[in-house]
Amino acid sequence: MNNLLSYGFNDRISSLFSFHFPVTLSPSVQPARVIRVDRGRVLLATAEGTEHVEIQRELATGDWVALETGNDDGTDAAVVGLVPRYSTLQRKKAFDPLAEAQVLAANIDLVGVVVPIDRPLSHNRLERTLVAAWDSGAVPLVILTKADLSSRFDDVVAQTVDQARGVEVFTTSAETGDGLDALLLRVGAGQTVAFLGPSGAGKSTLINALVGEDIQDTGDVRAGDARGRHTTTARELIPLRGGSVLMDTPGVRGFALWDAEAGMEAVFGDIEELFGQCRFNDCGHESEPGCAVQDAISNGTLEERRWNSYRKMQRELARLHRRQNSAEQRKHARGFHKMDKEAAMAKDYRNRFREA
Ligand SMILES: Nc1nc2c(ncn2[C@@H]2O[C@H](COP(=O)(O)OP(=O)(O)O)[C@@H](O)[C@H]2O)c(=O)[nH]1
Ligand SMILES: [Mg+2]
Ligand SMILES: [Zn+2]
Repeated sequence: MNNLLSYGFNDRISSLFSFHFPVTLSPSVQPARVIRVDRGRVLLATAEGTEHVEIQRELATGDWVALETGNDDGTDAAVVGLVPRYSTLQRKKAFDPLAEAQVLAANIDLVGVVVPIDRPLSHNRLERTLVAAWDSGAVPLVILTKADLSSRFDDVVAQTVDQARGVEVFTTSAETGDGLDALLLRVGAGQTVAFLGPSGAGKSTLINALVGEDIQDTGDVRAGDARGRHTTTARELIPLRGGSVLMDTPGVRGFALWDAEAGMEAVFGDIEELFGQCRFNDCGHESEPGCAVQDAISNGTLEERRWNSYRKMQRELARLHRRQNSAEQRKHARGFHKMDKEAAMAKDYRNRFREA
């Protein structure tokens, strides 16, 4: 079990696993975790080490699965079950007419929203990322990076704390090591944290500093230097000595929202509360008399930028829902049942397992 402990196996997973795969029903399966997803196969952490296993169905980095181990007679190890995800970091797939979700990570406990301190704070990006982070079911943290670089340090920190609206803010420098211990203490053993932020924000450098080794390819590695070195460019779980697990998310540029109602409420709950105070209950919050939103903007309690950002994201979600509806209708027309993809997958795995 030792190796699984370093990949985040904890009481919660232990209970979930023995509930879904009771030893009486399935004595020959073991828990394993998806470290990385490759085309058609996954790299799994098992009790003994790591192994590549072919998969029939889509899995995500961070998934906990039931693994039927291979035999001496040559049968391959196989994933026969999926432990239901307790958190899912997802976004809408880009350019996808079917409006489907891309799962970036499963079963993460914390989302580290990485914000570089050496450029002006992008308020809208921070808001959007916090919405997605809250919506995943994990707890967001804001991690300011490159604290050694900025002369505008206090400015950016203050603005970030203000915009983060109660979310914890950590300030770090991979260069000097400042703030790394505090961050590690917060993440803790048996917890998985996914770092989310724009390219160049310092995610990989932060991971290297936390691991104490250059395992991630960073922005300042020139092409020639990277050769022959073990560098990871994919979304991959990285175990730390203290028992925490890290995950980088390289190449996640835009973050198109996916069914983010819960996240919207967490980030913009104060705005949604105002709606109940407008004079008309069908208020469009534009120029109606007695509009609580417009009042709050004019008396300075609501920032106009935040209001615009909220409305932009709401429009995006409305567009998504229209697309989902028509995609759903198309599926119905083709005879599919409406079923949550993830639930369908879990069910399918269970059924296959029962038949086996
Ligand atoms: N001075 C300083 N530079 C940093 C720090 N963290 C990252 N950088 C630099 O910022 C650039 C982008 O970092 P990288 O980790 O590749 O960003 P990523 O795209 O988010 O993974 C690189 O040139 C790093 O050397 C830091 O704490 N201090
Ligand atoms: Mg990187
Ligand atoms: Zn109104």
